[in-house]
Amino acid sequence: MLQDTSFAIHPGHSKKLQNSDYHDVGNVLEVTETANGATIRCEFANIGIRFYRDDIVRVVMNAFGSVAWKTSPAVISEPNAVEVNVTQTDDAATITSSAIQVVLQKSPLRITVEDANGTVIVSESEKGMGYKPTKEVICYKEMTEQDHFYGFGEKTGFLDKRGDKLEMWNTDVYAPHNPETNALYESIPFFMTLREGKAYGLFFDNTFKSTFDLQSSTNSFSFGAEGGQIDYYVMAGPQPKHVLEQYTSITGRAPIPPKWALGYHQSRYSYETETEVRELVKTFKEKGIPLDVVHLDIHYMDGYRVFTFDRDRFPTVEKLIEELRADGVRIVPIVDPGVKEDPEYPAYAEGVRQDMFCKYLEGNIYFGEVWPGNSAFPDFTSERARKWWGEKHAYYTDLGIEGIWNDMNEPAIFNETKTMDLKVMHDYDGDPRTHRELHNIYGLMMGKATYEGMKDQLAGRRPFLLTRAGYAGVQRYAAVWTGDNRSFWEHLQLSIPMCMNLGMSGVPFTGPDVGGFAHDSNGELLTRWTQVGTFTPFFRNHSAINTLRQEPWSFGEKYEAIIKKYIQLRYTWMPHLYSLFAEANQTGLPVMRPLVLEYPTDEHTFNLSDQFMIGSNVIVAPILQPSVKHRVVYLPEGQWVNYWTDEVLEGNKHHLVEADLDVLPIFVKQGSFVAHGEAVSSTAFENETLTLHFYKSEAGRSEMVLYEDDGTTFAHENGEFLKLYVEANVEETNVKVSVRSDGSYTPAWKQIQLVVHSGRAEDNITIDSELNIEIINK
Ligand code: MIG
Repeated sequence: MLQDTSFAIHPGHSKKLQNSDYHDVGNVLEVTETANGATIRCEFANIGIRFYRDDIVRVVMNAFGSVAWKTSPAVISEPNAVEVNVTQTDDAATITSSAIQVVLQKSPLRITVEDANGTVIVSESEKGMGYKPTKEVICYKEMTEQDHFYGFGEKTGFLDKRGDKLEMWNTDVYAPHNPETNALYESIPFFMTLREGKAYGLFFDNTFKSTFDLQSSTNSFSFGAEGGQIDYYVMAGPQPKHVLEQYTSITGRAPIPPKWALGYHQSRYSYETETEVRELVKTFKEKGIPLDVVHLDIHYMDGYRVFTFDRDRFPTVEKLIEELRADGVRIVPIVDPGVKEDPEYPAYAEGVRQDMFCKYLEGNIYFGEVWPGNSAFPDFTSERARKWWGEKHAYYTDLGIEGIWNDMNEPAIFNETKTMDLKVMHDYDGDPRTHRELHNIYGLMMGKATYEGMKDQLAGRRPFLLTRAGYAGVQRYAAVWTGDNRSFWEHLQLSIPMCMNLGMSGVPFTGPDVGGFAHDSNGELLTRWTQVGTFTPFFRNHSAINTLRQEPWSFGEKYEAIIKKYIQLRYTWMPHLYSLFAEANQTGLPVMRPLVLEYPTDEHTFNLSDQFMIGSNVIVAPILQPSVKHRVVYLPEGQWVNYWTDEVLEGNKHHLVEADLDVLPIFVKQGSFVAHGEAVSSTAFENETLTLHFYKSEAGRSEMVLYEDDGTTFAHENGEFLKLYVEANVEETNVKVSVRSDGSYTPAWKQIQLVVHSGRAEDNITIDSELNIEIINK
């Protein structure tokens, strides 16, 4: 109550230090070899070690019973057959695969994970791992001065999380998203550590509230949880990109989104009526501003009942959806988990009769207050309830809807704790657990129910799902937007490392509310934010009730013209972005990347939070402050080309770059390609021409893979895609380009242009391809 005054730091409030009740696991009593690893009996705990791949090992410690191998639903892969060797002496044991050696010091047990050469990947600090009588579990690891930390999902603050303490507890944080706001909507207890150019990953698969402390000590860090086991996977790297491939081999990768979901989304809390939506789309059309999606926030429903439309506000919603579709615009409605307690409302009545809602142990349904008033909450941890919920989405797909927006799925409830009573039980497919244990996966499981349900209903078309809450693995089902930010420049700044770290946590499809959700935006902020949005994987302008309108034209013509230019630029870059989404689907690498992912030995990148990369060759360095028209840009090794002017800039250097309001600084690496389409008004309208921009270097080989498919179905899974393997070889004045195609998909574009940047008049450009390609030498 008095948290917001100095009363919060009253001297009588300081708690006594609590660390004294920590016990480590004690000495090793017995090591037993098992398939894929070993089990270890210690004085005070049981430990299991199991290889999933040569380069991924799982360590489980149970201080209160035997090791439980069941994983959370984040993990979708089973251990591969790995050849494992166990050797022992009186003092130590070693469990090795071809890539990793797990070295156990026996008295007391301390675990060191090394690579095949015996170089330490990660080792326990002197405190080892253990527990507290409260059933908390903790593991302490060594940290060197060279260590930098990335990932942890959706967090505030700068890119490198060294020196931070991070809490995982899915929380609806309407305000504030401050540097010390530890828990937000998503909990992804995964990070990678970069140490002298090498990286390892660590995924702590514990669904209780967990804490990562990289703050309290300078030579060790810890991770722990309020209950459950120490249960973590070490991914051996050694490159940051390997770590992401390894982590997403365990937790899955994002499907290739429907192409329309990569277009521009317009949202508002709320577009309240059919007339308002028609008017909105008409304005986009008249102004020539591209648009793919309009989101419908909570006002579309009948009394906030999910799976209904208010027929006064949306009397002919079927027609509306059909008409919009002809203009290339889709509707994405919000769906919250809370089901209104109303015996005459079918979703509620069915849910009660069929026993779909979360209940107390004693059998009574849990009710919480949300938008519709008193509401019950489906138990998404049960397959039965997921199936039921998924099937309910036929209501939307029958109307022609192909995308859903899940909000409030932390779950957020209007009470002091902001969520469900921790004593509520979840079925967890016949292995009942408390909400305290499963809180962090509620959103993930709602996502699974929704995505899979929509996929079934859409019979071959790709669904789009946007979610606010999630856990590790959320990338398999949904795009993630970063919740209720504010129309502050600080939140524009914050959104960049936040999305980069989500990308470093296996989630490639992310973006903030462009323009800011709460508070009033303004022309300059919306313009600069839209420029960033052009390149964030998810691109949606959204704003809250009672704030100034922030559609692209809301702040006058000067801003509108620039905003339009950047929304169009999004569509120009679509073939490039789409190819990167295909890459994310194959490899787990994010679309939007911190520079450190590409340049892990360059210290200038370690905490670079105000510029980002698109794929491996494009740097975006936005302006993030008001009234500012210049900034410092760091360009790593190589030569870089200013996207707008073709000026070549030396890498390994900081540059002062000018950027008037209409300029978003973009740099392309020499010796690489960028693929462009056209500034169409929706992804529904096809490109005539594909343009491959080649940024020629002095000499050498360059390549790119352009990916294309129908953008809406799963036919690509059966080979109906097109891959263009584009390669260039430059030798003095000879520029040889070859374009080879693979796959059975016939693209919409009818011609290909090759634009050679930094070419010289005397260059002899030749193309080796079965396709007809026009050359433009710039
Ligand atoms: O507590 O549905 O983050 O995007 O507009 C507010 C109304 C509930 C929170 C979401 C926001 C959405 C709003 N919702």
